[in-house]
Amino acid sequence: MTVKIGVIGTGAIGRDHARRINQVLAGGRITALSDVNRASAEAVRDSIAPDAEVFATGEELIASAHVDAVLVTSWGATHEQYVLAAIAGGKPCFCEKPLATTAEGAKRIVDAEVAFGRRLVQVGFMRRYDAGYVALKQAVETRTGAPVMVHAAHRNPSVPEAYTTPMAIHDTLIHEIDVFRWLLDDDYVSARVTFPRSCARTHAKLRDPQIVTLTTAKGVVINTEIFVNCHYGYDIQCEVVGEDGVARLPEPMAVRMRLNAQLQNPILTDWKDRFVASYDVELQDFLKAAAAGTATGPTSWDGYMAAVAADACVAAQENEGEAIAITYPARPALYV
Ligand code: NAI
Ligand code: ISE
Repeated sequence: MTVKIGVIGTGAIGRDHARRINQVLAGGRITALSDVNRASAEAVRDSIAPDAEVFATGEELIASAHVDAVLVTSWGATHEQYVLAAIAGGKPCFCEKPLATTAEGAKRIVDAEVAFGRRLVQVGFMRRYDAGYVALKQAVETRTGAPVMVHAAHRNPSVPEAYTTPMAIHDTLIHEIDVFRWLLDDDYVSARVTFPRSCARTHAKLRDPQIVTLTTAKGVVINTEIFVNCHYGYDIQCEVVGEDGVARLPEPMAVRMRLNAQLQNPILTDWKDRFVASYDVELQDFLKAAAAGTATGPTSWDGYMAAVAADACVAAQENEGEAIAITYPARPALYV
């Protein structure tokens, strides 16, 4: 079966996922596109998805008889309305992170999916599909002994002018918030934020860098540096310290060179390249589950848990140095 896919939001990642579905993966075809900037959807149709119809709104796209499943790749604040519409229509939906920009919004999605009674939503936490993180998880579970600490860094060379301090959490740290829950099989109990002096490349509405400390229910302390104007490259670091040893996220494969009297290792500069293989695997998984009328991988509950922790991190930014408690309701049976 070929799953007919509609894409809402045809910017950087929407276009890239459309390319994946039509040119790389098996079992799906882009039949519909929508973007508030219609010209962007038309450009994707013309370059990547010649069979696709361009719809004026996401809601019309979701309702179309030529759409079996939906990709929500618009701006974060618009995800909730489309995911809720997809659930109401009984259509599997892949939603890029964040599931919603508030915990209340993510909870409305959980409640709608639970009321529907079957999984329909996969959240785009692609790091769970990354070969490096999968190997790290295996090492943590079988070699290093019980985890005690995690040291991590999420560095972007630069971000757009509109990117502000809370976005460092909702847009950027959200990947770590999810992947550490999965990596450690644990949940968070508190968040704390410290700001070093801001770097010269930032602006008044973005304190950069920052250090977020998350503590888990099992007592693991996770320090993550977020530095989104680091200039030198796109760099994701993670080291787990266990009772018996230390495990480190592998570096992306790169050709080491001896040049100009230096030993050199190139560093990536674009997030699209860093996780290219995991985007392929997560969307192939989505297509397979969507063909069976359901969803797999990271759940709405994972999206909700991440949103609760993210809200606590933003509160911690606003109360520098204070530990902000993180609590959740019980997990519904659909997600056990
Ligand atoms: P972008 O700004 O390049 O593209 C977003 C597109 O959505 C734009 O074309 C915009 O016109 C459209 N849009 C905005 N509001 C809309 C609405 N109400 N209805 C339909 N279209 C609308 O942004 P980008 O980088 O593609 O990010 C999109 C989403 O993907 C964000 O949630 C972002 O966090 C996520 N993302 C995930 C990544 C990952 O590694 N998993 C990487 C980059 C982005
Ligand atoms: C972007 O939206 C992503 O998801 C990237 O993975 C992240 O590194 C970047 O900070 C976000 O803005």
